[in-house]
Amino acid sequence: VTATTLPTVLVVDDDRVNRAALAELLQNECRLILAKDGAMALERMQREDVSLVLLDVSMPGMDGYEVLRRIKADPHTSDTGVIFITGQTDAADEERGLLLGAADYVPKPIRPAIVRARVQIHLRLARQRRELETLSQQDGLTGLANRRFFDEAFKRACHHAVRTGQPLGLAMIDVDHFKQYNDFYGHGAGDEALRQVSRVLSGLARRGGDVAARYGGEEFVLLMPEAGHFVAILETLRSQIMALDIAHERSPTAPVLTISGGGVVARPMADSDAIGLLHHVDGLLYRCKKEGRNRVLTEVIPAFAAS
Ligand code: GH3
Ligand code: MG
Ligand code: MG
Repeated sequence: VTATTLPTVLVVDDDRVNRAALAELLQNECRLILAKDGAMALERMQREDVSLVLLDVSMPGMDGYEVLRRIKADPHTSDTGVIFITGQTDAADEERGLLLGAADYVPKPIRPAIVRARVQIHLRLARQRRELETLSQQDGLTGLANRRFFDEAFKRACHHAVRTGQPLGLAMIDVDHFKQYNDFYGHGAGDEALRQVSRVLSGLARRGGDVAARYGGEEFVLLMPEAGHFVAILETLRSQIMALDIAHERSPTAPVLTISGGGVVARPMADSDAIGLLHHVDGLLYRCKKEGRNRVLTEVIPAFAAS
């Protein structure tokens, strides 16, 4: 296990001796952040990717219950597991913590082996939650984002574009004559070709906010919230796919595998124009297919409003 893959655990306790004891106990399981009060803990959680919080209940100022309430109220931190560590071993206190959303409850004085074991359990749960989330956003064949992830990202990008007045880039891409490719070279070769196309796409979707996704079958979408150079990027995409040099003997278009694509650089006028934009690029893609394939057609639409 390297330092970068170690999960981060936040220890919150007003007592320096307690903090040091927990830190020593857990130093080999995780990267540790220590906070001496609730305000500091909440602030660190905004900036760091925390997997688990060990939270003292009685602290001067904001107590542990209030810290937990705020962690759960913030969507950015609400999924993070919290273990209460407390000297109040009253059943009512324990119930209160669990009802507020604590994942577990550990009494003081702590028993080191028990605390370490519980931390390990909750770190494993946190990792599994994260893996599931990644899987639910990914396409299994290509590793690209899946349609569900794209739909959400596109909704957000449209909302952002409407608010800021900045245009976004959106393209729909479809592999040409892919049915013949499968029929002639086999489904396994077809899968491998889709993986190669995907690698080119993700190589072009490099900036933060860019999304390359598999929309379904042999159709892909490319979303760029910052649309500068989008027209050139789509042309690069088309030529890079040809340069993969994947032989396609049955294609009437070219001796190698090609794609067609419809794209827009557009500023949507309302959030509800998102669907219209998708239809519009789909229409451009259809035109490329009719006009001979192996081409991209991109329109610049300063103010797009679905009619
Ligand atoms: P066009 O140039 O008009 O796009 O023709 P096309 O043959 O590419 O389009 P069509 O929609 O008729 O066929 C798409 C083919 O893509 C059919 C299907 O078998 C294949 N396909 C879809 N998903 C997968 C996949 O995951 N793996 C493989 N190997 N083939 C797939
Ligand atoms: Mg096709
Ligand atoms: Mg298709």
